[in-house]
Amino acid sequence: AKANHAMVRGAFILLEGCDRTGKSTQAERLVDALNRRGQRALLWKFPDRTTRIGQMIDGYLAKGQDLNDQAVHLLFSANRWEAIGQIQAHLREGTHLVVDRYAYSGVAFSAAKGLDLHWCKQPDVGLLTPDLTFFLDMSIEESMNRGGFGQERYEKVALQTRVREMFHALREPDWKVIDATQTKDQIHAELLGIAQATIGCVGNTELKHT
Ligand code: DGP
Ligand code: NA
Ligand code: NA
Repeated sequence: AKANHAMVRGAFILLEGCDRTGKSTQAERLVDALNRRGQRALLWKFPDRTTRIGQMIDGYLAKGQDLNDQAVHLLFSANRWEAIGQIQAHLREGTHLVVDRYAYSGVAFSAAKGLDLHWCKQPDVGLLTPDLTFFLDMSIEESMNRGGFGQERYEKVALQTRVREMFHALREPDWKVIDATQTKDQIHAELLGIAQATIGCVGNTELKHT
């Protein structure tokens, strides 16, 4: 379709946070709720392990394949870049995207591992800026108490503690920090209300890039 400046674009809604804070569950519920209200919304997940780059990431995270830290960082970023065309197309067609992790995770995890913060930010420069960022936050002790971490590479208390500190250091003034210890229904209601307000404001504004 030809670019139409009068067309209302979709909103880019991001959920960020440490592992086991309920992001994926809440992202799914938010998409379902928007769809039931007649809004076109799609769930998007990073890392997307289905692409060739994503399979390399999965080998590293889940299958014990070793890779240099900087190389892994660039793969995660490349995994976001390879999706940007599809993401932009959906947003321009008026579909809202609920995105489970994005570039803040990229920086938070790699900087928590000890990579230089400034270096970590560079590969993601130019990606789309979310219209709304939810940060689902709870202490690492609490997420441990809720069934603990799995077997993947980063699911360790010490690293997650540094990742959480890094997220707080990266936090932008417009982030919506959500108490992830609330019930699932409470969190869902909070996210849906804020998301609907943002959707009402996005209108035909231009997509922004970092
Ligand atoms: P998930 O599939 O959301 O559980 O993410 C897998 C793991 O990878 C999780 O521990 C978070 C981490 N992660 C997600 N995105 C990035 C990224 O861009 N860079 C790095 N280094 N780690 C990431
Ligand atoms: Na995980
Ligand atoms: Na998840």
